Amino acid sequence: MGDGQEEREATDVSVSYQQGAGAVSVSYQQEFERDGYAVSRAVFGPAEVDALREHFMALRRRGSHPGDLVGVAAGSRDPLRRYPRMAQMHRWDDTTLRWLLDRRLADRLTGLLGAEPYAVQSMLYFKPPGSRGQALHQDNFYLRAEPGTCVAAWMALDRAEEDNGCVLVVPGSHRWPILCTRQADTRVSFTDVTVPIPAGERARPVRMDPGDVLFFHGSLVHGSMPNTTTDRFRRSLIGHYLQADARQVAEYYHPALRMDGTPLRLAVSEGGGPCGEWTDRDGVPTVVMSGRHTVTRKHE
Ligand SMILES: O=C(O)CCC(=O)C(=O)O
Repeated sequence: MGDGQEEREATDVSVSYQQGAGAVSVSYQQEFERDGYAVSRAVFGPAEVDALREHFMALRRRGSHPGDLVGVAAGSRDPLRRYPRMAQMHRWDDTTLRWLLDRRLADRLTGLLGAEPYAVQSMLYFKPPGSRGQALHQDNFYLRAEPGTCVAAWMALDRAEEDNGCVLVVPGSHRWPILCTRQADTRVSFTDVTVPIPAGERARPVRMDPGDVLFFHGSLVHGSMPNTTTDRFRRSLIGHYLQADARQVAEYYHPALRMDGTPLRLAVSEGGGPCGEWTDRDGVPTVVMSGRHTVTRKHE
């Protein structure tokens, strides 16, 4: 980021991790509670990551699939139309389903959340060279998991750094309520809404190697910058989960799955509701729930 401020890098926790529910290090949980995110290094090995990367590239080459949010346009000038992201592949692709419910993810999520979560979404971002990023947002604006929140497991399939558009996070923003959105700059983001962050807060890059998994809270403000390279994809496989006390989620995310793969019935969350707006109180940026949003998008 080049402004001389020290970066707070998530600690490598893979060394202290042991198999079994709840077995993540205390520092890892503390990091997640303090910052709203934590990185678990080398959760999946190089051979597994290579196989997953090839699997999804082969699927994309075959054309469109159920759940695609936009179609494949092979001749498009927009790299994201040549390689659009995939969504909800676990509903028809066994490789994705096995990854989404993988014991290594289940154990880590259980350690962070205190109980085994429910899986509700899979996504694959190809993010080829020259593609736009995704404006800052909060996932639970879309999922509307209640009570509690959703949590993402974001696994790098390529090395992810600033130049190819790694994830950006605003540490501590998971304590903010769901904020009102405003228009995003669609020259740098493929989504058209964003959330404002007050002066003094900064989105920080999370650099990751293939097989590392970033876990983050549903209220954490995050996004990504464009991939400015000419020759490096930034592929990632993403799972979204609900805390086990969730009783409802937006319609698009049904059916939720227990981590043993069995479906469970949850209620459907309604769209819209109050949202937070920043105001200045004696020089301190403070959120007041003075706004109201109407969710028109089914998904993030
Ligand atoms: O991978 C990215 O570029 C952004 C991912 C993201 O915002 C998300 O998974 O919610």
